[in-house]
Amino acid sequence: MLVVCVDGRSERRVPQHPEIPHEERSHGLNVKVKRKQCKQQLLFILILISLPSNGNSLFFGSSSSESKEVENELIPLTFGALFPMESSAGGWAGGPACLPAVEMALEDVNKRQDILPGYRLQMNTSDSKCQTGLSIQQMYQFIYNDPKKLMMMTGCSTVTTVISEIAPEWKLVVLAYGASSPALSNRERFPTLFRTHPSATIQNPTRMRLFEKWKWKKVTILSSVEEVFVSTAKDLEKSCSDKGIRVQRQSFFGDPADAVKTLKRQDARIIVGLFYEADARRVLCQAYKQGVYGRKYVWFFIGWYSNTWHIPPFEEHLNCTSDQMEIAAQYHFTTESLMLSLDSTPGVSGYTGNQFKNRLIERVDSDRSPGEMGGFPEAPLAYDAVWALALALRCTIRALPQNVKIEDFTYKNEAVAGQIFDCMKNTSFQGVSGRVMFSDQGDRIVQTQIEQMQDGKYQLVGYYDMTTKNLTWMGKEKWFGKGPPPDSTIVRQQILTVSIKIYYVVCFFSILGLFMTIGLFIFNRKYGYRSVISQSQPQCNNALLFGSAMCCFALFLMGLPADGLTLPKTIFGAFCHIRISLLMIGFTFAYGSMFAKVWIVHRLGATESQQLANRHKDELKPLLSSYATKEEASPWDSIRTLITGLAGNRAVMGNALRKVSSAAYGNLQAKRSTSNSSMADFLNQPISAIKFYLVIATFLLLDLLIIFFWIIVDPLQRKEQKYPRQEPPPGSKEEDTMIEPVLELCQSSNQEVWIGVVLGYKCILLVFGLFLAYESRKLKLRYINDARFVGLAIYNVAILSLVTGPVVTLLIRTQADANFAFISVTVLLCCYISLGLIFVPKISHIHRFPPTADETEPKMSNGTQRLSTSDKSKYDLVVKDNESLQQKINNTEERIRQCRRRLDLLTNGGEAPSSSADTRGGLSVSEEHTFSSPTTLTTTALIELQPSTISNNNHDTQSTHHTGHFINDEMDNSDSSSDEIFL
Ligand code: ABU
Repeated sequence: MLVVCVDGRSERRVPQHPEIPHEERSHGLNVKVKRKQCKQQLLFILILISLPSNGNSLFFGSSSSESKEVENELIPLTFGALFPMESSAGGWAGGPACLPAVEMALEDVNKRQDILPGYRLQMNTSDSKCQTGLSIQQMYQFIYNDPKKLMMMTGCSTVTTVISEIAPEWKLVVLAYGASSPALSNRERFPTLFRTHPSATIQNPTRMRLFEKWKWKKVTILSSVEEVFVSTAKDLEKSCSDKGIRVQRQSFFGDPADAVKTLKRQDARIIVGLFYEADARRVLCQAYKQGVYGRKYVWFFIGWYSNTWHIPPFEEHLNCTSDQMEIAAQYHFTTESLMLSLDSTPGVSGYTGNQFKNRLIERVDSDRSPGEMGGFPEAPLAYDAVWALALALRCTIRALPQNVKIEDFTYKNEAVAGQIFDCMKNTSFQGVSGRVMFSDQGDRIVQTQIEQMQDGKYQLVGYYDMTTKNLTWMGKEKWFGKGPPPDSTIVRQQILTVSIKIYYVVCFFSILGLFMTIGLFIFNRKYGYRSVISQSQPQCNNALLFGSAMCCFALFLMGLPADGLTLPKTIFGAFCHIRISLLMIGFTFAYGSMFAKVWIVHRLGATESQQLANRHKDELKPLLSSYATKEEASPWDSIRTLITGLAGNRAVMGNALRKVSSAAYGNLQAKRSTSNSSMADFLNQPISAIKFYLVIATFLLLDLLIIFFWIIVDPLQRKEQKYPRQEPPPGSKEEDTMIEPVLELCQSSNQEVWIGVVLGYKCILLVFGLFLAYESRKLKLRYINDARFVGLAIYNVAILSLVTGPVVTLLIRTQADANFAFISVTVLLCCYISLGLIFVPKISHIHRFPPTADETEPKMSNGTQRLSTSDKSKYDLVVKDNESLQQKINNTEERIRQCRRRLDLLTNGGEAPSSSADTRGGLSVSEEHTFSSPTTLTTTALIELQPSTISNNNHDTQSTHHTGHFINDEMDNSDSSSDEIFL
């Protein structure tokens, strides 16, 4: 051993040992002692040199302050101790302060005669560098080299973990002075471990208290992958989630650049860093580089780093300067267990915490401030660890039977080992770090101190006592801004509403629509006596007006919430149902009334065709077969037949037969007069309003059923749809704030199902309505005089609705303005166009044509009271029927007269009539002027089929002439109806 006094200071060199690598040996050169101790130590080391080597010294050497003579009389009790003197791999380098503390404790113990009388406590030491592999190797060297070690003492958590896992193999108790890993509190895994260092989890309640104090609800934990930090992070995460604090966790191994980047991306603001000191520097450098520091961020680091840990050492080659590191470290907080007793009563060693601290400061190098020395905060724990060990050995010596000596301990001796374990477990004394005693798990409960770095120096800002939950706050903390920053970017939700301008424009047109419906209702009532109104099913038109008004009213609600017009969240669900129901029912009344008209017109047309066909079934038979073979059914025919089948079974036959009847026209014309006459009568029958009401009521019932089950089974609820956050508008004073657009939607759990049901049902109605309107486009009924306009209105509504429905429900559901505008334009167009098509011609007609005598006659000619509209209609019909019958009688009489004349001629031996063609022609002429027109529908079919029928059947020229004449006549008749309105 060599002791060199350089420049007035002493430097102790450790004994050279052939088994220790050079790096370890050279470490001893760095261990300095105080100048004033130089002489004393020189003397002490000279004594040691003069002692024969007993192999006790592994690295730092055996420590003893007794004289050779005294030592020879004392029995040495040796323990092995590992000190992390440096941390090239990034662990905790607490050796520089802890080793002197342990040495001091050894001196103090050995000085006292009452602690281990007759024994001398000594230790073998090694520099573990806080590396697991190296520490295992050193452990083997301890074991396989004399003297026998009674116990092991360890420093950092990683080393303690491996040593205390293998130590039971040699019946060794392990005492850790610098291991904080919560994972070590596990008796099954570490059966012989005790530690004077509190578990790192003890700081988590303090951190939680601070989160609470500053009302942070979101924190991020950044930890390296060592078990000590992972288990601390897990414990903190659990504590946070118990308190409703949101936690994000990031871990890294080696370079923390990506982890810090992720923190930034995740908008982490309150960051708890759990890693060793070297990693902390790397993290801080990355935080600086990526701007994760300053006003918006608060970092929490571990408190047991040296005071100047943030200054990058040259050998670490950090890509940050000291200034940059200091900027990044500004105002971070640290939490650490209080490891120095503040008690003024001396403990078992005879020293108070403060006295110990002063002695240690005197003992270690005065060039470096104690705060800069690794392990300085833990030094009291190391000092107390030696005392705990010594007291446990004393207890063991006393407890062992007379014939069993502690110095006879072998690595297989369970009796001694068991006794040491029991004694250690029951240790209890007042140390310089506070009361030292071990729980079943071996944990210590101590106070925590909170410090903040202010301009490169740590400032004590508070204490926390987790047993009393008392936070002592000094109010010395500083912030970049006015106070603690928020735990994340302040997100201000902005409800996406309909633009108020669009809303007002739509409201204007809706109000206009409402006034229009009221005006038209009054008009309908006022001119109900005019045939143009009375023969247009005014009740049905009133339903159209009512439905249109409802749809217009629904638009007021559809546009909410609009800018400045919000809705309470509590009523949002009910509100959703109200506006959808209003629109559905409004549609049912408006569209249903028009649908009812085309439906009934179509049915009447179909019935007429069927009756026509029935009457001439016999005549059709031969033609039916030839027609069937010649006309190929197109796909459209098939579809039409199918849809018609839905409209009514009778119509199927009628529709099919209609074509046939057209094909058979040539044969039928001689007979048609009778049929046409009765058909006209049939089509001109007044139609009961009940029929229309029934159709509307059926649709309404379906609507109500859907709405009812929707509300009961899966009611609509307010759902927020959030959009990517945006910066506040330029010039906004909101700092650190982002705008989050939120759209309020009406949503059921099975939204798609309900949309499918409603849209499906309405779509079927629309498509069916389109079909019926098309089919009945030329059929004119006296008592539904506006059927053609209704058809046009249906085309319009159907096309608009079929486009709008899917667009608003599927494509632009989430675009408030577009959605509302689309719906509004559709609803308003449907209402305006339908009302216009149905009422404008009526208004125009009434405006242009004054009422006829019948319409204005207040009383009947015989002086009776004026008839009601429906009675008058019936009256008109009866008059017409009467005329028709009278005509028939006249015709029949005429024919009787002709027959009689012929009979007379035959009876009198005269010539027979010239030809059958003449007779047929005579009949035709007569009949043409006798019967009212067939329906346009029939006529259309006849026009379509006539040429082919003619050519196929080889009709003669006369037949062709008749046909053409008939068609013209037919068209004339149809156009001559005074009850119908034409554009
Ligand atoms: N206070 C130092 C803790 C070191 C460690 O647990 O590894």
